Amino acid sequence: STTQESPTAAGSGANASDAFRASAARRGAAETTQERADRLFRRTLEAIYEVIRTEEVSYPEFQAVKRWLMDVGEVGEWPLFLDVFVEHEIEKVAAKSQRGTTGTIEGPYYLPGQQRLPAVTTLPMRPDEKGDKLVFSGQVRALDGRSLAGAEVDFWQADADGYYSGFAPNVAAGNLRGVVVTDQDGRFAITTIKPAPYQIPTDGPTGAMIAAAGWHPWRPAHLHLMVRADGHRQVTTQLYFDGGDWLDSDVASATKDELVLAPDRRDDGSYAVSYDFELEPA
Ligand code: MBD
Ligand code: FE
Repeated sequence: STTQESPTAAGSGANASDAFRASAARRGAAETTQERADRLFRRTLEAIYEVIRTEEVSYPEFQAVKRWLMDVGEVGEWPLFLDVFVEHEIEKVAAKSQRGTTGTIEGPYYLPGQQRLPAVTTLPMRPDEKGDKLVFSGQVRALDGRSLAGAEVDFWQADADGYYSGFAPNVAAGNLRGVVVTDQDGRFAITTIKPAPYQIPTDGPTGAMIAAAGWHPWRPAHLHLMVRADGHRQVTTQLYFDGGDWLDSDVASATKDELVLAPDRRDDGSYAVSYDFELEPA
């Protein structure tokens, strides 16, 4: 439902692969012993053998999968595929040892080093940015209730067509991204636009798999955030919109009830909503 050229799988996939490689240092290396590597690789292979045996997977099916795996790599869709279909389970494991604000997956479209913005701010956007105005405000606090001044709300979202800057053509670098710094009371108020649902590129191997299985390629409209403050554990999360399409069937399985916003609609047609964040000690 858009006239804008959609980002091709090769375009957004390659960009997401580059972004992931560039962020390797930030994430740090996994320290995995030989014992654990043996266990994880063996159990993963055993899970695959189990499917092959019980489903009696054929040679043509095996060769089709081989070609598909090669395609995913060539187009650069591994970050997209893994964040859509695997990251939610990794995040659930991480969440077991996390208190404070509920997290969810980061996804493939975070870019570090965006513009730092004051507590009350408008995100960088085009003069004719499409979409309903949204004022997203809140407070960052520690678990004990202390407000956290100078905390960072690192924010990114798709535009009203569902496209992310840095990954889609025709969207300026830095559009609808920014690092908002909280005021002396830990508060912030971000003026932006309501994003649209996001569609997995349909012209790449991930889209082909989804179509082959008869699934749909949609994520509900969402805002992405990382919230961090000195001495506290960073939280990565997303916020969704009550009543929005695909909320109950997110292709990335990353919605959680406590992350659904119900913005108020004002007389001028704009929306306003407040959400507070609580960070646990590091
Ligand atoms: C997205 O916008 C996203 O947030 C995730 C998790 C996967 C694909 C696209
Ligand atoms: Fe997203």
